[in-house]
Amino acid sequence: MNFEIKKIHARWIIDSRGNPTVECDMWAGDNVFVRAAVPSGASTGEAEAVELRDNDPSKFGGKGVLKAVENINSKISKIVIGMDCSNQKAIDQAMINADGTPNKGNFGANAILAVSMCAMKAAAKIQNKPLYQYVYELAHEGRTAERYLMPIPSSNVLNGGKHAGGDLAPQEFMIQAIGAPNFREAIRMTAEVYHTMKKVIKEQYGATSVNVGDEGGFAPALTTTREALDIIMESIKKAGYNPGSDIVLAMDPAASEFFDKEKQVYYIDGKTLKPSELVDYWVKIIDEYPIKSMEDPFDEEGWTEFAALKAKIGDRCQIIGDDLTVTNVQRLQKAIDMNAISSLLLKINQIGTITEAIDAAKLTFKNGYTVMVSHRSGETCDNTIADIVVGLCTGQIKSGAPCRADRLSKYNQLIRIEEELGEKAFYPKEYAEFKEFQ
Ligand code: 2PG
Ligand code: MG
Repeated sequence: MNFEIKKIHARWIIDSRGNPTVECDMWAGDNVFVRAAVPSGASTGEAEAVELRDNDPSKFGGKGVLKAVENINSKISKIVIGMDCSNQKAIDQAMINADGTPNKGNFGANAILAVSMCAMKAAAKIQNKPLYQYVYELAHEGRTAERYLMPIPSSNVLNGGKHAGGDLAPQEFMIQAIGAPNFREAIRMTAEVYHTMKKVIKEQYGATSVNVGDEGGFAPALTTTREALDIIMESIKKAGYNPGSDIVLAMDPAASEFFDKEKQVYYIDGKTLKPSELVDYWVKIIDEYPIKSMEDPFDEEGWTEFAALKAKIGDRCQIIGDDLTVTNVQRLQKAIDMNAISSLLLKINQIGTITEAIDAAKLTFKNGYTVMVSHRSGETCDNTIADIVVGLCTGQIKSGAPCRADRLSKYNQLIRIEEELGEKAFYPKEYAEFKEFQ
C-alpha cells in the first residue's frame, strides 16, 4: 500500500465563536484526500501547548492564524511531504523536533495538530478502515478490537463562567444518560431533558433567559451553583427520568477562572472562599446532588486541594483534571503521584499531536483512572474526536449541549458509528465497566 504524503495545504476558516482557526488538507498515497480542522478553548490552561495567534490587532482583534497557516504551508510541508502517513509517531516526532520548543511555540500547536490529524485520517482512509478502528489499532500496537466501548455523552446543558458571561461562576453543568440502553437513546434522553429545561427556565426566568452559551447550553442569569443544579434536577424529573439512576449530573467549574491568585481565594455563589473552604463546599454539593463527575473544581495549580477532595470523596464522584493536567504526561504523572485526580480530560489541542494524546490516555488507563475525551468551547464541524473516543474506548465524551451544529457533528458521528458497529458496540451503565475495554 502507498502511504506517501504527497501534498498538504492549510487555510484559515471560522470557528463557532467567529474566530479564525486552522484547517488543513492532505493528499497521500494514490490521490487519497483528507481534511482536519482544529478547535480552540476560552478557559485555557496556562500549561497548554501554544495556540499560535498573529496578535495583529487590525485583523480579528489579534486572533488571526496566518502565521500558523503559513507554518504548515511552508515549513511543515517540507518536513512531512514524502513521509509515510501510517507512521504517526515518526510524523509527530519530526514536527516536534523541527519546532524545537517544549510547548510547540514555534510552529504553533494549532498548526502541528492539524497535520497530525490529517496523517491519521489519511492512513485510515488508504487502508479503507473506519477511523475509530484505525485509532484503536494505533493505540493497541496493531491489535484489532472485538467490541468497542461507546461513550456516555456528558452534555453541557447549562453554561456559566467564561462561556456565558453572566454571574454564575461554574462553567459547565452537564447530564450523563447512564440509564440508556445505547448511545442514540442516551442522546434522545439528553435532548428531551434539554427541551424540558427550556420550558422550566422560561417559566421561572422569562423568555429572554433561554439564550444559549458557547457550547449550546442555556445561559440564564443565575448566580448560584444550587440554582443551576435545581433547574436541571427539575427538568430531568419533568422529562420523566430519575436523577441518579437514569441520568446523573456532571460539572466543570473551571475554577481557575474564578480564583484570585494573589489573594488565594475563590469567588463563587456570591461568596469568597479559601481553598480549604471550597473543598468542603464541593463535598456538600456532591452529597446533595447525584453528581458523578467533577472537573477542575480548583485552580490549575491547586494540586493539594484536588488531592484533598479526592480523599474525601473516594469513588463516589470522579475528579477530572483539565487545566490541571492539560493532556500532558508530565503534569498527568504529577497528578497521579499526588493522588490528585481519578480521571483525565483529553483534549487533543492541549498537547498538539495525536501520538502524545494517545500516550496520555494510555498512562491514565495504566493507573486505573478514567478518561473523558473533550471538545473545546470554540469548535468547527470537524468530528474526529468522535472516532477517537470510540477508538480509545474511553467510555466518556463531552461535546456540549444537544444543540448547534459544531456540537452535534460529534454526537451525530457517534450515532453513525454505533449503527455501523451493530453488535460490536457496547454502551456502559457505569464507569466500572470501562476497564475491560482498555
Ligand atoms: C473545558 C472546555 C471545554 P474551553 O474547560 O473543559 O468544555 O472549555 O475549551 O473553553 O477550555
Ligand atoms: Mg474544563
